[in-house]
Amino acid sequence: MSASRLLGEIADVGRDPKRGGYSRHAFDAPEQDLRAWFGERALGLGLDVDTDHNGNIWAWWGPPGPDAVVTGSHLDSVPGGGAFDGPLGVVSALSAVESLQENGFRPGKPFAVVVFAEEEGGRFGVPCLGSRLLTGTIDADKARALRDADGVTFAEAAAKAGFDPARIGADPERLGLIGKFLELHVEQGRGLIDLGSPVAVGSTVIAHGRWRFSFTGQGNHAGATLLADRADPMLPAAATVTAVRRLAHAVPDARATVGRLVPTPGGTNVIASTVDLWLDARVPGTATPALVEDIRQAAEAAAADEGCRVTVTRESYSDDVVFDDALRHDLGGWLGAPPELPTGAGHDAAILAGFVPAGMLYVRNPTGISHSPEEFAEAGDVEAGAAALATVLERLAR
Ligand code: HGY
Ligand code: MN
Ligand code: MN
Repeated sequence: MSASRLLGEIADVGRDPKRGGYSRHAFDAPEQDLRAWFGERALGLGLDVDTDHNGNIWAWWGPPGPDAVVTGSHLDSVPGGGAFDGPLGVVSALSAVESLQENGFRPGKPFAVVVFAEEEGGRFGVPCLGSRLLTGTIDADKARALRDADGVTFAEAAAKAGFDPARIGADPERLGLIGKFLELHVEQGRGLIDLGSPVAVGSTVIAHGRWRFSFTGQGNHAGATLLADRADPMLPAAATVTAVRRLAHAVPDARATVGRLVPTPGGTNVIASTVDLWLDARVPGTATPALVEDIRQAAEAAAADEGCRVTVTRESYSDDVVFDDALRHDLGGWLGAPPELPTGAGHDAAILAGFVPAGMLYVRNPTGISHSPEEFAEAGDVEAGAAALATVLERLAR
């Protein structure tokens, strides 16, 4: 089945009527539906499906074994996300397997399609949680204790989804099976729009991290509290949001975002007692921590001006990643030297790149917009991506 038709099969799963786009988060109902859909489709291709103790799904074409060629991506989304970020890599992998099978190809080495859990961190706040757990790049106890917006821990959600929380954690045996990992993904910026190519090869992923800023003041009545008597955490929070943009502008190629800000209790006629905001900061090279420190100092000064306090907690951080040189060279050679693209978006492939030769293929997104309902890929480019993936998987798995 074509990748476009497979995407069509899940087009109504997890639509978000309030935000637009899709909201599919770790172990919630839409994501569980997508897990079931993937299992059915993989079984239909004769793949053996099993889910590891971190919630990552592995569909093996033949028996598991060492030096495996592994491809895949994720099915979860950001809140109100697009239709392609994640699922495109999964449907392209399924479609590539089917076309290789139809052409009589059989892998000469172990081969798996994988779906990683909670890549967006949309529920528990840490991106690439499934691949970080697989590789042991997040402490298992920290992961188990991660909480969603309702206070449910990852351990509780995993248990409810049928996993044993005690087994959550590094999986060196399974990681050790991977010989090479390849992820196809929709391009999430304007990189491929002006290059006249439907597909690109990934080169680097810039450093990126997430920090939680918690501002504490004095909750109070909006009408009975004079301005002079206030300690309103919304003020330093607002000052921090504008400081993020001002300070990031001073750092070459920096991207810094506050996309999530939560006042408590959140009443219209209530001075908040606390305000939490999350900073997503990304700078190529090693400059991210310094930028965040400047932002932290600005937040502290703004908090002091308003008689409030602020605490800053790093929730995740990944250094710059350069994908495997030899693999990148091979991918380019096998695909007729398409463009090579750096990206500011994080991916499971970038987590795995610290442990196995990993690479990425990108598919053109004519809107250049992602993490939004406007994310898009033309059907012709979707098929070109799946065909390119089949071409390189056949070479890798000979
Ligand atoms: O946030 C990211 O860069 C990715 O989409 N998880
Ligand atoms: Mn994403
Ligand atoms: Mn993604």
